[in-house]
Amino acid sequence: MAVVTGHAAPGQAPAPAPAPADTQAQETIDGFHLVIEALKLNGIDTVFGLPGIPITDLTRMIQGAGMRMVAFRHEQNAGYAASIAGFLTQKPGICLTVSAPGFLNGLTALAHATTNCFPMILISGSSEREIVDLQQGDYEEMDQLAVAKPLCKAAFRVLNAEDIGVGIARAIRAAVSGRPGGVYLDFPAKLFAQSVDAVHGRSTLIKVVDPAPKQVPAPEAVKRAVELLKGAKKPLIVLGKGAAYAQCDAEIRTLIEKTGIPYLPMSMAKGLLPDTHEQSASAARSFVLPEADVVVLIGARLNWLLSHGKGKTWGGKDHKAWGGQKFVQVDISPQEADSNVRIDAPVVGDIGSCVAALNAALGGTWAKPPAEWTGAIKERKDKNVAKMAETLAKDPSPMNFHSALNVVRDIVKANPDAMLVNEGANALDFTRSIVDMYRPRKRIDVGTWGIMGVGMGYCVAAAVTTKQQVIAIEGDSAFGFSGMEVETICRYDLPVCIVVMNNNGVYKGTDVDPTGRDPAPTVFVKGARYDRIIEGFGGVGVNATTPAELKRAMEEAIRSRKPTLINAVIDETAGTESGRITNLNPTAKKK
Ligand SMILES: Cc1ncc(C[n+]2csc(CCOP(=O)(O)OP(=O)(O)O)c2C)c(N)n1
Ligand SMILES: [Mg+2]
Repeated sequence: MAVVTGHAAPGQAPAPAPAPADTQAQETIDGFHLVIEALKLNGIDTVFGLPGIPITDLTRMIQGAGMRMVAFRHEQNAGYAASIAGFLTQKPGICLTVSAPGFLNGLTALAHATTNCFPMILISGSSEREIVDLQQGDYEEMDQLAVAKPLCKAAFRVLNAEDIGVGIARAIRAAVSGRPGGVYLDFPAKLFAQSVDAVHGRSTLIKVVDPAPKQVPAPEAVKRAVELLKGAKKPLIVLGKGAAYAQCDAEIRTLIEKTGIPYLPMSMAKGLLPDTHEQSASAARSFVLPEADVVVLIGARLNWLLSHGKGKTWGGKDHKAWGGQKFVQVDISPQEADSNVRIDAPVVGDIGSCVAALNAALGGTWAKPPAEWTGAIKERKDKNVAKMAETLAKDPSPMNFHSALNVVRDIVKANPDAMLVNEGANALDFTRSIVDMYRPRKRIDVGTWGIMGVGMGYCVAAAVTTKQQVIAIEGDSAFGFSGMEVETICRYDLPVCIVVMNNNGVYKGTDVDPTGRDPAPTVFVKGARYDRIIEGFGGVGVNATTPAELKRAMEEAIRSRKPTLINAVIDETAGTESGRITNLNPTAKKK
């Protein structure tokens, strides 16, 4: 039960119901406690945030109420933590910030959540409405609701304590139903101090029933998709992070194994089936995309990450040309179909219901894809895997991405339940292709935007929500965006092992200022010792210059579960500009 609070702040509470003359002082509840009770009522047990006016007491009371209050050093990182907690748990991740600057610091993460379809609620305190609206210069004045609106799925403001229940219920529904996304909830300072009759106040709280209702696909849509698939000679399934989010892993495995169709996992769908699965076509990606005739997209959008479903990647004649594939698209949003190319068979519904319906419609016997198709894929795969094995076996000095990631690959194989956080350019692309994943939702990375800065926020959220060991493979530039949260990791004593792939810069460490005056914009201090940062907070720092040293340090981190940062010294010439997406770089094109 919430602590019973004192009386309403003068002039702020709505008029309480008149108490019978013979009762003593009426029991009241304030806005702070109504917020906490509303969150708890809806199964929310963790808040990521950063205290200050007007939410300092709220952070204390959240902790006092037995919830986990994880306090960060910068709101952006708390926001990224909330966003990925939403992805991992299917419950909205909560980020709590102060007004204007704190709110703005949380906003990138809110937009990131919306873009990636992660359920998240950014709750920010805000200043006095009547002063803000007259622009009279209040402390941290900003019309936050207006600023947040274009960046999220929904935005709400609550002015009366009796509306807190509705506000939180609406935010939860908006965040998790249909296509999930970011929601903004504006709580002006005055709201927290309002007091209402406790019984009445609690009666306004809403426990949301069925927050993400199943959306079952139309039988004719399922039939259309199955008919299309039946005629395919070179079918392919693409699994997106929407498929991972849906937590219908068994249904997806059944679809893939029953049909025998080769599949490609997008980055965060790796591990839905083990990457070592014989039907995985990852190692033959550039062969299967242009060759496939019918492609089933499951929770994967045809955005830039899939070259918009057209162009040379898909066998088209030029960068806009359709490659001739027919598409089945399984997605929760009816608006997703035809976003880039024609979708011949949209199947609209939640991924679990859709895949279950497809499985049911396949019938008892299903002819596996022609052996010419699966055989050709296997041939390409075997060749590429052998080539990769050769590269991985080399032991150059200094280490390169391959020799370092060969260690990480073995460590992840031995610890398949560990969470893998990954960001950078080369540090990202090489990890994605070299490190196999074995279980669903273990790999979390830069997502739709290829955003830098998610690293430490993701580490904290992964450790707090899953309780598993976390391994973060970070570019040295990428790490810098959230590096101060190493203190947070140490403070909460989280089992996080950070490996900074230190190649002295963004992409490479070799650029120079042509005028000779300054360091080049892409390079950092040479020979930097990131491991020493964590030592300042009581964590374990290791400088690793060989694969053997890296292996020993990672094994020890996992054994001890101590916060650890390994500075992995990588050849500064080893990377390429923008990693695998050099083609998107206008400067590089001009060269
Ligand atoms: C918020 C944000 N700012 C800037 C970028 C541009 N960017 C892409 S990758 C990258 C850093 C790459 O360097 P590093 O993390 O060291 O990886 P490396 O290629 O050196 O392994 C940057 C700055 C981005 N993606 N996101
Ligand atoms: Mg780098």
